[in-house]
Amino acid sequence: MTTIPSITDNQLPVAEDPQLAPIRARIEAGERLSFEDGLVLMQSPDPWTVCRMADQVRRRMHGSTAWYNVNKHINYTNICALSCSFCAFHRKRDQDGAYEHSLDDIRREAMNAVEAGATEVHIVGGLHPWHPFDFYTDMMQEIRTCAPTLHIKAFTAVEIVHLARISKRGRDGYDGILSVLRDLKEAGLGSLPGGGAEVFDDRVHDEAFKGKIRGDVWLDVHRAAHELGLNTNATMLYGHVEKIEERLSHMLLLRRQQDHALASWATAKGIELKQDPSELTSDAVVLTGPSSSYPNGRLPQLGETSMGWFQTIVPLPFIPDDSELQHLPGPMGLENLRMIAVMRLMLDNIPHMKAFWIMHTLDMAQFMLQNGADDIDGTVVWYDITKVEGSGTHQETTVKDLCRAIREAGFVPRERDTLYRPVSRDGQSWKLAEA
Ligand code: V47
Repeated sequence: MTTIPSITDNQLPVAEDPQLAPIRARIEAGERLSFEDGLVLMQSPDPWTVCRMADQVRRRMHGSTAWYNVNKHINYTNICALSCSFCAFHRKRDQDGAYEHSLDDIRREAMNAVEAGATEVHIVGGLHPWHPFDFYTDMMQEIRTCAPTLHIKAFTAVEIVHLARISKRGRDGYDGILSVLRDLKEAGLGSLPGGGAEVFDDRVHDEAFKGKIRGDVWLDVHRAAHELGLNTNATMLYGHVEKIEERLSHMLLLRRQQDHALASWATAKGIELKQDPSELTSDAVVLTGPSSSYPNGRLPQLGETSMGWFQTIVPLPFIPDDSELQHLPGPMGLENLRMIAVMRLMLDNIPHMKAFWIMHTLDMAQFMLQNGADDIDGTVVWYDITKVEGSGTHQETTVKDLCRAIREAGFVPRERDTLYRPVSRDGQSWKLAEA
């Protein structure tokens, strides 16, 4: 279990940690930060300067805009072949509380989402032992038919690998993954959520989610999605058995993969690709620099490249309740703020940073908007993976409250679709707005 060093009893908060000065200079110049810089950011006794630097970068990238969406999460089953020790969601089929929704149930949920004005359904579930592959393509087709305006963001990487296995396209092989994703895309899949990445480290894997795919396979699934032109999100589930170094390695692996995803876009936009030997990659694309570095546009837009990319990073704080790891305390507010800030600074090539209000609370998400985040997710409605005490599975907020939270934090709320295109709305009906 990692403990983040904090201000000790007899020490007043320092005005500014001198170790942060060279990092500040690199951020001012729009230069990439190193693993060692990350260690300093994670351990500095001056988290507020770290947060201020992340805010500077966030404002360069997104100005005063803060994004939200109108969405609905659907969990088609909690029955799962795996039993990850951090997870309180999974059940075995004969266990109390196990459920599996039929395609009819899912269709009804999708139509309810449309009636409520949603632009997106976010669909994930356990690794169901008996559903055939057709169940998943039928699910996409049913939703596309009954709710054609909904964007379908669905299936974490481990679910995709499970589908490659049950459809006998090979175990973890890249071609099998590519072929499953192609079929799902054809049936209506629009993007992949970021879940299931946890921490890309074999030691952490074996201790907290043995049996699940390892980091290299998670990255392969997202690489395959990008190759097919699908955008995806990424997560890091932190605050359980991992060390600070392992969190940073996770970030750098995501950053390296994103360099490759964005390389063709950057070349087309005339953005200089820097050689960065410490990263073992030749195509470093930094999106967080001063505005003068991006005369042709800072962030990738749809249609500018045939590749997809990681559009959003979603830091997930470990919530111990009811899991096998519930003896661990889980991270607290200041650590969560710092993680948002550090990830904004280190993941310089991922355009958006989401403070998922369900896991952080809407109150904390407000602070996170001031410390690196530019998005707080959406109305959600139903969330079963983690629960806040007393709230049960129905975890919903209104557009009014999302906008109030954003305004109170000093930002301008803007509704988006899944792919970060601005939405304009008249009640339940909506259309894509002019950017
Ligand atoms: O895959 C499971 C994690 C993920 C716990 O892409 C836990 O826009 C904390 O990925 N404590 C699901 N985390 C959530 C997720 C997500 C949420 C919102 C938006 C997006 C997006 C993605 O939650 C799981 C797993 O990594 N998780 N158990 C837990 N006890």
